[in-house]
Amino acid sequence: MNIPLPDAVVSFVHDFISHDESIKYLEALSTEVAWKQNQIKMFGKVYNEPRLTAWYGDQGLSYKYSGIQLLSTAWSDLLNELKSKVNAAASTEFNSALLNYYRDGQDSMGYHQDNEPELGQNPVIASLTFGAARTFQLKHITDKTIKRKDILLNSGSLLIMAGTTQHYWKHQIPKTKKPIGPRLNITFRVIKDVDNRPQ
Ligand SMILES: O=C(O)CCC(=O)C(=O)O
Ligand SMILES: [Mn+2]
Repeated sequence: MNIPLPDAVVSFVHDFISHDESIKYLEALSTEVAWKQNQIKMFGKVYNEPRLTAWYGDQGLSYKYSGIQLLSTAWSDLLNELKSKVNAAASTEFNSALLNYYRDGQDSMGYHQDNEPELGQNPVIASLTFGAARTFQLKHITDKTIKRKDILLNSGSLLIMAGTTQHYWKHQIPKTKKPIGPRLNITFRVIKDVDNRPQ
């Protein structure tokens, strides 16, 4: 289903993965993934990121994160399975994925654009959710008259952002006071820079 927004190409599939399969993926990925809590520097202070993350990709892919060069972890069978399904739905050959684990309603991700140079001009980003439903908020960057768009990302749903979305819109997962369980998110990406390989 297309979500009509100015200056953006966003689509949403409510039940991309079935309820039972989603439970299976949540349980399996929660334990098999080597989750890490990274630290970020903000205004000269060091903070723990308010969520756990992991980075998977084709062999040899690396990316820069807060000045450090990180190597991707090789795809597991489960993640390969999901990648094939998402590739077909998004008509894109994804070669990497950032995984996010929100332990409870206090874990979050602040407003940002997925506009790292290695993602190229108009990146296609496909975001899969398992576990607790969280609100995904999109805010137009330059036109303050455009209303914020909230999308409830339920378990098994797939959100695809493409076109100029990352130029004109920021997105976030805000904290919630609701007592909720963990949510696991996978954002599939294409890393374009072929020189982006370790020596
Ligand atoms: O958890 C989400 O749905 C959003 C994740 C996200 O925006 C990102 O990984 O860049
Ligand atoms: Mn993002």
